[in-house]
Amino acid sequence: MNIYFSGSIRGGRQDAELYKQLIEHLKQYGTVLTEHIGYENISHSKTDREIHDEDMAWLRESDIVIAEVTTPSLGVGYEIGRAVEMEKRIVCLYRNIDGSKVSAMLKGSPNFQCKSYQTIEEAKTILSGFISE
Ligand code: 6IA
Repeated sequence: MNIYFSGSIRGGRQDAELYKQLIEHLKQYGTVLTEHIGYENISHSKTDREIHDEDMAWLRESDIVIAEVTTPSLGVGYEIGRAVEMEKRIVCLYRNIDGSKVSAMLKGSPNFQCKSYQTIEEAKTILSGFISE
């Protein structure tokens, strides 16, 4: 199974370590095409066009899409929209943090579920459940 993990890059890297742990958990179920989302240092060697085209190709190849949306990111929102268009199975995860708000365009979408979690263990349980559905 090919898994596309989507998480903030230019939107802010404060959750990078969390992405890494979720990606490690997902690797038991298949190939995470976007493992770099959890890297401490992301390569700057590609042009924006190359990044876009490579990511869209991976999105097309993916069987499921997992987006961590606590840190708002235009790129993550764009990927979710394109994944909906491609009729992918999608789940969005977010932490309930004071003052942080997830867009109504995600929480209100009938095309996928947005699930909140408190701990990383809870997030892993949600992901395992989604994969086994
Ligand atoms: O708007 P954002 O940058 O937060 O968008 C993040 C999303 O877009 C992620 O889910 C990625 O799939 C994709 N993305 C954005 N930038 C990159 C990238 N390098 N490499 C791969 N995927 C990306 C950016 C390097 C940058 C630090 C100069």
